[in-house]
Amino acid sequence: MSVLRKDFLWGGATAANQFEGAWDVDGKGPSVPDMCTNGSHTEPKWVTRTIHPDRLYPSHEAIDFYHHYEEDIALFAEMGFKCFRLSINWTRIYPTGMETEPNEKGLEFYDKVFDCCLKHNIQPLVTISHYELPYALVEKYNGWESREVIDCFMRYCKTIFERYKDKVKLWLTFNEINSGTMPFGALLETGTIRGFEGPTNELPDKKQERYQALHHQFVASAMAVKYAHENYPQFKLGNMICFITSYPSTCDPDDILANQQAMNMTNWFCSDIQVRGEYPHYAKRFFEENGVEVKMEPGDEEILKEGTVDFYTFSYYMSNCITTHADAMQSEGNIVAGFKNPYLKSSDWGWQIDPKGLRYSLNEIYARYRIPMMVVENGLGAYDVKGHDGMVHDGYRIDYLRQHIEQMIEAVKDGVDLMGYTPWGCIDLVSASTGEMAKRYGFIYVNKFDDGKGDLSRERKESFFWYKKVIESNGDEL
Ligand code: BGP
Repeated sequence: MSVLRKDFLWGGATAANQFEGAWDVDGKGPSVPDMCTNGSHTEPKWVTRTIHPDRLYPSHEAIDFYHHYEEDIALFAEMGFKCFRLSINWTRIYPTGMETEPNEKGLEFYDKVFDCCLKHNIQPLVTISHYELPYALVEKYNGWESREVIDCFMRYCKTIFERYKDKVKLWLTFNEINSGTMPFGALLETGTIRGFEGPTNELPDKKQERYQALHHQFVASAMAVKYAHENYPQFKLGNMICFITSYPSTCDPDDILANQQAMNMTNWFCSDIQVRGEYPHYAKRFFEENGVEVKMEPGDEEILKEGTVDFYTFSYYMSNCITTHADAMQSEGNIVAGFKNPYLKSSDWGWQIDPKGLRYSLNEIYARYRIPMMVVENGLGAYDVKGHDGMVHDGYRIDYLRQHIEQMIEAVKDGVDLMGYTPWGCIDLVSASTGEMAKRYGFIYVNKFDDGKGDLSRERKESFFWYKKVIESNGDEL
């Protein structure tokens, strides 16, 4: 008998910029990812201030969900999805972020997508901002560093809330908002990259700008939540954290403290504000020691208190170790690197695979906040090769997902309140960190390659049939 809720939200997750393509179609403006070239595990992608005709920008076509949405959603329905996490691309609705009237063509596209989901009994879970800041706001305001962007964001939120109020009930404000605490987050999350052109591993670490930008995002998130609660009581709004559990490498008390500090500023800082409604005690000292001064306006503290989220969501791919010992081996990671854990194996991209860390994280998060949770990203980015029969036999992906679902179920047995699970990149799409197609996560293979070629046809992988059974049995058959 399944221990998961009867209405458990099984599904998959995507982001507009990583799979829609049609980057300049029907009035859409460029967002930050549209200015990013492709890269690889070893070659960093570039962000450019104008489009260079001799370079490849993978978001421009991506997997062209824009013209394949009916076929793709039908495939999700075939797997039995109850929920589909996707983002609205801000620049389809407001091409520069600064218009006063929305772009009707952009709105119509999401009408069609949501209608198609609902026709298949799939509930959309919408990320309002998934690394998709209008690029015009970067050049004009240095992204979220400027308070002006809050108004642009609220105009966008009000438009989409009203337009889709009968189609969408579940919303997330900012994807992986805590990536803004890390240097790479200047590109993805805060957009504090005005004037920068170059490889993304050379982004300068400007903490002051990022934390000020984050403050504006916290205020914007809280304003959106408050506005939705007041006007659309049927909505539920969540936050979204890139949760990278870390462990102290040794029992040296210095390692324990270093890990506690890393956990605080990497994983807890943003959600403490979004769930509890105020800056946590430990932030003050961190700001002092790092020369950060966050400028707040009168009324900000009240807004943060009034706009706390209804549920907590997070991505979970890996864990890390933290140590003060100089001889430790460095590891790789999605947006933050740490140290190697000798008990864990890594993916082809060096991310340390740790299913039990998911059980641990779910318990830690629930103990802290006591609100419903959802795992809205998880999965294995891998090189897929077709077998003799033409199918991708991705047993490695099935193993990864199975082990994580098992631990999720253990956590539910431990007593946590879990609403659902939407593994990342349910259909192959462009990687966020490296801009590759070769790093695949999907249950559905897409014939699209790193050189930009491929006929975009879709094929079911072995994991497609496996996941269908998992959903059918509500997690009993793994
Ligand atoms: C998360 C992002 C996603 C996604 C995923 C996998 O950080 O929210 O957008 O892409 O990680 O990362 P990558 O694509 O770099 O493998």
